[in-house]
Amino acid sequence: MDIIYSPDHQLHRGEFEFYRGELVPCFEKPERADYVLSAVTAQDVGTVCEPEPFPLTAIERVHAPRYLRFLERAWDSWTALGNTRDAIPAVWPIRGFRHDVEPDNFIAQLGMYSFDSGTPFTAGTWRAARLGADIALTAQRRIAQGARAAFALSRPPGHHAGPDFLGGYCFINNAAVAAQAFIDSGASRVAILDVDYHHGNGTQSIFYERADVLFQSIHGDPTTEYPFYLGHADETGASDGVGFNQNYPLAAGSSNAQWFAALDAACKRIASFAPDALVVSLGVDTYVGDPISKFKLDAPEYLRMGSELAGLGLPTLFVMEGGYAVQEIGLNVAHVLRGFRDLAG
Ligand code: SP5
Ligand code: ZN
Repeated sequence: MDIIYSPDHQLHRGEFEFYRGELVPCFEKPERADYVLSAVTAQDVGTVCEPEPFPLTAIERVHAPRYLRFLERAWDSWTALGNTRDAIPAVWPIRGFRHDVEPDNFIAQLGMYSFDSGTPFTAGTWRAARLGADIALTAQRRIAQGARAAFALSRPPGHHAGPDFLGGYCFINNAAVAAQAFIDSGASRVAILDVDYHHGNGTQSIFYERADVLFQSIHGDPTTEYPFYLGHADETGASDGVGFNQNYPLAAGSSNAQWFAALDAACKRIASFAPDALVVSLGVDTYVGDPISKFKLDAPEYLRMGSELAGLGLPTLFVMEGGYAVQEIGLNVAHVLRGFRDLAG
């Protein structure tokens, strides 16, 4: 399968994130993608290719133009205030504040478009995030042209980014951009399966009222796990989208048997939806050794995940999301892709 990758992901290199009253080194670091690239190359999973450029309009299909303009200008606005470190928000418009008036003050804008203080905006963030969308769109094009599968090896990740907000290390929702591109190139229905440890709140928000994009997410129960405020089992869609969103929250510490029972339920729902394509938000922070997560998957489970996904028999686009056991994530991703390939051929 084609693996779409660019070394320019390194343009996004956050220094610190806020955690428990302290600035701690970012978990989401450039080395992550380097380890994934070397593992998928060593394991001979596919051919590494450069992304093609796509117009901003492809990204505007799922993100508000006002939000994208903000991202594009953010670093210049921040440095114009005399700042040299990464930009991290410190004020947020929660319930009762206005969201319809964009403030002129950059700090106020940053808070309006963010939902946490763990997602620093750096000098190269916009270029890397934009390139991440090009990577997902290039992979999508390969599949639209007939490939059985492709892997978008992008960073920063995307699944926490919503129509007009960033957070959870995410700025542009690469999986959502790719799913929308399938619809725009003629697909009637697309399914997104999110296997990252954290609920894909951004993806859910983007497609919550739509019946043409099915969203399934298996994740740590938001009553205790990030992103906390979305991802419960009773969120099943709204308006035209009622019945086209399913969450499978699992308690922190859940067994692999519980995890695969949820995967089985999600795969059955996907099969009954009969999509033209499947997008997998592939986070491997479900790994037993992940420093910020609490599931227990390991090599045999990643191989099994890949083969169960291949069993759906769908054109499949894998998009890189989380995973913070930096050295091990490469092998974990390679195992999913190998498990897929060994069954899909
Ligand atoms: C894409 C993705 O996986 N985003 C996850 C964002 C999680 N951000 C919150 C991290 C909280 C850090 N907790 C550290 C626990 C150390 N014991
Ligand atoms: Zn995650």
